[in-house]
Amino acid sequence: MKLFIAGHRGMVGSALVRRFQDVPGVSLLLKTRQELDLKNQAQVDAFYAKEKPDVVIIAAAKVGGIQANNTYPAEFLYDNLIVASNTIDSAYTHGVKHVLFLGSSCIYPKLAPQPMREDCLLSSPLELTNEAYAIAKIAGLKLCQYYRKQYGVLYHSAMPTNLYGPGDNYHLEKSHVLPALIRKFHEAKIQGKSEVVAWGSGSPRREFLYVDDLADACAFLLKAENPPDWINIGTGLDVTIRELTELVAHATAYTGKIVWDSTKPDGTPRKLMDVSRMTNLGWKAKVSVAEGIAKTYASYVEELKAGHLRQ
Ligand code: GFB
Repeated sequence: MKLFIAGHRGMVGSALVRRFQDVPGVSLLLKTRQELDLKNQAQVDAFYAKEKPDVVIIAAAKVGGIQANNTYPAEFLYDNLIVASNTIDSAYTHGVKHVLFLGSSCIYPKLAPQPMREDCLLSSPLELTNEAYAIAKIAGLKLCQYYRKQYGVLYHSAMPTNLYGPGDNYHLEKSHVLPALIRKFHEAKIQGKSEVVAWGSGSPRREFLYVDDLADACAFLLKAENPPDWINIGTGLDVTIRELTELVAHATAYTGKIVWDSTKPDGTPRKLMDVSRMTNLGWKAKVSVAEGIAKTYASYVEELKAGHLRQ
């Protein structure tokens, strides 16, 4: 089976490579951005025509935290829309029978009933700070659903909750909360700073999934007989951002004060997936948030030492 992982250099793509690289009978097709520009339809088309993958997982995306999403909405919408369109349509044109598209829990409405079931999609308005990204991901999910419906190909999607793990982006302004806190606490500890600034009120609730758990869920879904058009991937457990800061402070051995910057947005008040569909199919996340933070902090220190921290 020739498996093309689109976006294999990113945090999710790297976890997929780790998950699939030793699976007997699977040969990985990987292209860097320099070798294949997924925003260029002609290049994507030529790639599929030449390589003829059997299965495609679309993990390529422009991603970022609340501030990046809020500041660059044009890029978040355009880049994600065109990558989804190119990779999905060319797959169909060149006879790919199986595509798994990855989205995000932010596709669901801002005030969706919690935990969020798959059927709350498009039932009320989106969270404004990530509307652009969410619309692109909803379009990708719908493309897969409609290609499956109209052409009979097995194109389906998985919607992971907030992800973290090795290879994350540690940019102080553009990253997600968990890597940002790891970096802030680590640097404060090393520099002997007495306080760290966290954003918002600390009251929003978020669910965090270790990225290797997501890769395992993808492997599970590729084998499922008749997977749903889209399915939630999460742990089913959430924490407040305040609790998260305490967990990260503990893991990094930071003992100073935490100060809250109320000029920064909170975003959606709560984002917790209903994971009963995956549970009923027989899959569950394995890594607890405390264990995952410890592993991620260890990989942050390694990536920093090796000089290849993404930021
Ligand atoms: O992870 P995050 O940036 O994104 O922020 P979302 C989650 C919460 O953590 C927000 C707070 O309430 C932030 O205000 N927070 C506290 C911080 N300190 C920090 C910090 O230092 N950095 C950051 N970034 N946040 C994103 C979406 O939403 O989630 C994307 O914008 C995507 O589209 C992603 O879906 C999974 O969870 O609010």
